[in-house]
Amino acid sequence: RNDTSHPIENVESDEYGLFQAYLAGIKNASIANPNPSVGCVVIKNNKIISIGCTEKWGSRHAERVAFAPLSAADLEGSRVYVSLEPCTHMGRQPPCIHLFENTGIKKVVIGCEDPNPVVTKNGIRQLQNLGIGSFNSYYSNEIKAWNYPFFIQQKEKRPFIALKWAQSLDGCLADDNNGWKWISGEESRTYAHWLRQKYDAIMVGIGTVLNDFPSLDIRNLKHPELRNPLKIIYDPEGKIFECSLEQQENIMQKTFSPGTHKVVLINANILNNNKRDNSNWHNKMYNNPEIHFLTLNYKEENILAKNIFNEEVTAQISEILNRPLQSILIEGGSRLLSSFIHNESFDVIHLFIAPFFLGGEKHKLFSKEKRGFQVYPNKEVALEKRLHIAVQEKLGNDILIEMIPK
Ligand code: AOF
Ligand code: ZN
Repeated sequence: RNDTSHPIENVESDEYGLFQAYLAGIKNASIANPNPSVGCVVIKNNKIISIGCTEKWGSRHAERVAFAPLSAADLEGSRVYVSLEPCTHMGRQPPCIHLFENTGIKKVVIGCEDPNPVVTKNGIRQLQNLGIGSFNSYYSNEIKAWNYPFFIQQKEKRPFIALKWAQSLDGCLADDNNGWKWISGEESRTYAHWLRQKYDAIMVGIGTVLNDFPSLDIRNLKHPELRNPLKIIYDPEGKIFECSLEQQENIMQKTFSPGTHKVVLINANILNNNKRDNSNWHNKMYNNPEIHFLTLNYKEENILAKNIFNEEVTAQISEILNRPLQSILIEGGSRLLSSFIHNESFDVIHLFIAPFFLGGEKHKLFSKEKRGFQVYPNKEVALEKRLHIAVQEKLGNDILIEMIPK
């Protein structure tokens, strides 16, 4: 995905400069969030003299990084390309717009508007007032795609939701006896771990926890700056309170492995119905500062048909995370995935298909046991909702397809 070849060789063109800024912004895509990962390139005498990318959240923005090694004489007469409109507000960092004042910079070209309402259009307007700014949308789709959760959060005030699963050719996400753990191969699973670190949280249903005890971490990736996502377990009926001794041990060791925060989402009714008692197991969970129980305030027990991540729940989880909950990767099981598809509550699907037939009924999407979640009532609607294929790739012996709603 880091294709640096580009047909535009004309270093004088804005398209070239913006392409370089877009590429520079990709560099910190995994560590800048919840900030957008922005790229800034300074060109002088048709040579790139400095490149910057947004640092870790709270640290410097791309423009400051790119300008840091340059003298006033370097900036004089240069052209600057930034993938996102420079900020104009005081946040964790001072406004970048001031960096452009009284510099003698010849021109500044911006690749994309900042969707943050306190900045939108202000950055471009202020650059225009300085007589040096312009906007050019050559790569705006690519820039948005790399910062998609940031755009969704700023514009729609909700977290970005991704669905991920692996299936056999006959559509089974697991075998009926829960005896077979892996559908996809090694390469797919490494990619799946890489995907996890891109998201703030991973969510699975309690059924998956009780059957598989997933670790939900990024153990295959050895990189000091990458972080484990928050683990969210969706358990509206409070089944976690009733599991066997063996399940308790496995959950504690694997799914609740120490060092990261975990959130269990349950229905408020369940707690009121006294599922919580003073047994060892309950106390062990409640006394663990890394485990948080959040309640969903819906009346009925099966609340899968609603959007769980309303403003209140999102705010509560953000507090636990200590930063905004901007993106969630939903990994299964088939019932939880079916409900998000049923509700059309997703922004991307990462699908792995392994070319063999597994046979079975229980773990297919929309199977009868999924309490009647359907996709669409008729063919016309179904076709209208056809997804757009953004990525297709062979990973080992599997196929990866990544799709987005049109
Ligand atoms: C830029 N350059 O590289 C980035 C920008 O809390 P702060 O100060 O870090 O500000 C965060 C906001 O700044 C973020 O919501 C977005 O509007 C903008 N991001 N702006 O000029 C950058 N990452
Ligand atoms: Zn800034």
